[in-house]
Order: sequence, then structure tokens, then C-alpha cells
Amino acid sequence: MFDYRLVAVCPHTGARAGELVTPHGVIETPVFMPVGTQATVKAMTPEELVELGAQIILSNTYHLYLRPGADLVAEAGGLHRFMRWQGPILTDSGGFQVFSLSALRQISDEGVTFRSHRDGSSHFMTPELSVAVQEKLGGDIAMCFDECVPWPTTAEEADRAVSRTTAWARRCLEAHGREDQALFAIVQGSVFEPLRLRSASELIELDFPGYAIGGLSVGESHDAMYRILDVLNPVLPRHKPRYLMGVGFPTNLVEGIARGVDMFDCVLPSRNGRNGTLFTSSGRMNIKGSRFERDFGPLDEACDCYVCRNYSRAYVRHLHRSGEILGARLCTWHNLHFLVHLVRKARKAIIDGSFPDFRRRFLEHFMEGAY
Ligand code: PRF
Ligand code: ZN
Repeated sequence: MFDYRLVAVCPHTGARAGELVTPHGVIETPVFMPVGTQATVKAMTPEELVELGAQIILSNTYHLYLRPGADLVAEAGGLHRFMRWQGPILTDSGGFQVFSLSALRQISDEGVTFRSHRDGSSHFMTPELSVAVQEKLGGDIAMCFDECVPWPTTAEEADRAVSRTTAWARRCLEAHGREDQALFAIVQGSVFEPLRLRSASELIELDFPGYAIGGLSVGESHDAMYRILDVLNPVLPRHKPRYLMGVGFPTNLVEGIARGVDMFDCVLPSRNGRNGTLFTSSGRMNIKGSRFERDFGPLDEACDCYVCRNYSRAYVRHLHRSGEILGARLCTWHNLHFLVHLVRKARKAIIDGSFPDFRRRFLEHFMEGAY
């Protein structure tokens, strides 16, 4: 039911093109996964997600466990049926959200006690509970419950989190029983290379069908992130998928792909879209700027998404300034299309042997800052 096949590798970088087979379809990798935290990719219908090229979406154990609860989703026939998305779904374990969102966390080797960020209710999340919830949600790919330490941290703290993450991965594996769901492990270790190597080797020993790289894009520099990816690239199993969690800034996607990453997710295109910040081929821009008042051209000249084919900057600016929900929808649509297709173009370039060229041209045109 699960398989990962390498289709092409770039001879000059670590970039890989592959196919990830899941019960709900074959995913062409590298792939960008839109985030649907609350069993919805905010503002977008499943049909619209298909239209813009999304192949797989991500959802969150932490949020769905708190509301509406895993039993209700199971009663609806699982997450696919509940939200009417027929493609593959990956569920994150809560190992990150418990640390980033909840209040009054208390970590022990057994699990994490936390208070809901919404109503203050108290909960105890364990590797076993995270797996049980993810089995009820019924995603195609589930993630191990991990400990993601904040940045900056000490080597001692990161070391403890690596040990705990390995112990919890073992417990997740033990608890996991759904044959139509793959369970991926998550490598931790912050910015410390020896810890990353230890985390990877302990998890590889347990023979998971896929490996994620967690604990990055939490405040460290881009160079520090790239250094860790460079360290992990040669040691992660070549014939299994690799997923860089929570990374979605366009330059990070291209540089991640160059270092062997197959899967990405990020809330940035949706979150930015809702406040009018657009990703374009020349960088980031905010549509609310007064210079777009009489600009009747598309959001991005180089984009062929539904929004850029049909609406002008002046109109979308007007929608945002008027607080109209269509403004948020159209910008989300364009941003998701932009990232999904950026990664898809990288895949094409890997296959036809022009990835280094693609990477150079992209970095030349895409400005890091906003314009
Ligand atoms: N662990 C989990 N989910 C995550 C992360 C992590 O470290 C990150 C870090 N960027 C994003 N999402 N379980
Ligand atoms: Zn567009």
C-alpha cells in the first residue's frame, strides 16, 4: 500500500524526484503540502485545492483532538470523508503544537501535560494517545510524537529531547497498528550536528517507512538550517521519503530540495494570503500598497493560476482594503498555487537534468525581502 520510488536524481546536487504511493493516490515528489489544521485548508474548498495542483494536505492531531474530537471524525468515516478531500492526508502528531500553542506544559518521559490554548482544559498527551488519535483520523501518513525544543537551546537540552524523541518513536511504533497508514519518524537535535546524527541513526535503526526533519525553521539562521540538511542528506535512507517540517519560504524550498528533501508543509502561503502578502516570481509583495491602486495587471506576470488569469491587482487591493473575504480567498489561492508549482517545476527540472540551472535562475529573481 506504501512505496517510495526514486524517479531521477540530480547528479550535481542532492535533489531527488520520486513517487510516493499511498492508499489515496500517488504523490509526485518533491511536493508542497498545504496545511489544513482544522480539517480545512483555510478559505479553500477541496475542488479548488485540486484545481491549483495540491496532491496531499496536512492536518493536525492537536487541534482535532481538542475539537471536534477524534471519535466524532471517526464516526464521520475518517478525515477524508469528514472534510471531503479524496487525496492523501498527512497528520502531524501534536509534538510541535503542544509545545508552541498550549499553556503550562509539563514534560516527563511518560508524556506531556498541557492546557488547551482555547478553553484552558487540562490534557495528557502521550505517544500512545497521539497514535490512537491519528489512527482514528485515518490519514495516509501519521507522524511520531516528538519533542521539538525551542530555539535557542543548549546542547544538553537538545540531547535530552533526542533521547526522548527516540524512546517515544519506539512507543509510537509499538502502538501503531493500521496497515493502511504509514508512520514516519522525526529527527530532532536542534542545530547540533552530532545530535542530529545520533537522532537519525537511532530512528533509522527502527526502520520507519519515512523520515521527517523536525526542529528547524524555529528561529535559527538559514545557514544553520542548510548545514543540518547537508549533514542529514547522506545518512537518511536513500529509498525512503524525507519531509522537512514547517518549512515553506520559497528560497528554503528550493535549497531544501537541493539537499534531498522530498516533502514540505507550511502555513505561510495561507497566513500571508489572508493579510494580503503575496509570493511572486520576484519576491514578496503586499497587495495593499498604494502603488497598486490603478494597477490592472495580474498579481504576478509569470503566474498562470486562476486568480492571475482573472483578477487585477487593483481589484484584489480593493477587496483587502474593504475587508472582503474574497480578498483573503484569492490571495490564499494564488500563494498556494505559487508554492505547489514552484516545487513541481523543481521536480521537472530534476527529471530533465536542469535543476542547477533552475535553482540559480530562481535565486537570481526571487528577492529575500519584501518589495
Ligand atoms: N515536530 C512536529 N511537527 C512540526 C515540527 C517538529 O519539529 C516543526 C518544526 N519546524 C513543524 N512542525 N511534530
Ligand atoms: Zn497567481
